[in-house]
Amino acid sequence: MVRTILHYPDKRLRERGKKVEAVTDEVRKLIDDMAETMYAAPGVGLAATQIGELIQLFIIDIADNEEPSDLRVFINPEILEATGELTWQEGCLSFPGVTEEIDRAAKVRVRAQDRGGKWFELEAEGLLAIAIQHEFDHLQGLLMIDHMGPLKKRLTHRKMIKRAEEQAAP
Ligand code: GNR
Ligand code: NI
Repeated sequence: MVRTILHYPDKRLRERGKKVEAVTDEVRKLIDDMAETMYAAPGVGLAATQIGELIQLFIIDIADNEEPSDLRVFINPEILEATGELTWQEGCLSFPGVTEEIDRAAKVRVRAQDRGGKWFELEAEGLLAIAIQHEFDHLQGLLMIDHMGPLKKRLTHRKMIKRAEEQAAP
């Protein structure tokens, strides 16, 4: 089932995801919904907090359109190491119409559980490293706007407020 993606300034986007105590069928069903929602959007990643499920879970698929899908599931993720610097033009499904260059680490080593509950470690760079940091932020209630300079932050805030107002009273 495709879920509704929350848009900034929805307060739920500021909440922290709770630890997933057990990777149950219920969690796997949520993962299926998230994948459907992400592919429909379309997006390269989605955090559970973006659909109002306040748990430590995100998914990523950075495969190109011509490539077969490559869904990666991260449950209870921990970033073990972040090195280097990389600036990337980012977008976010919770900020429709907004793109901005954001500074991040170039490489990350992450530890998480997969959809079977098994722990794995992964070293990532490029878009995958960017997406992992972006989604990890979501689980802490952090958003791309928090990485912007004061001017762009204000502009983005205003743009999103205006958009929300227009949608409330079209
Ligand atoms: O679809 C998305 N694209 C994207 C592009 C550059 C950096 C990060 C992202 S993540 C975003 C989907 C999203 O909002 N995930 O939380
Ligand atoms: Ni996002």
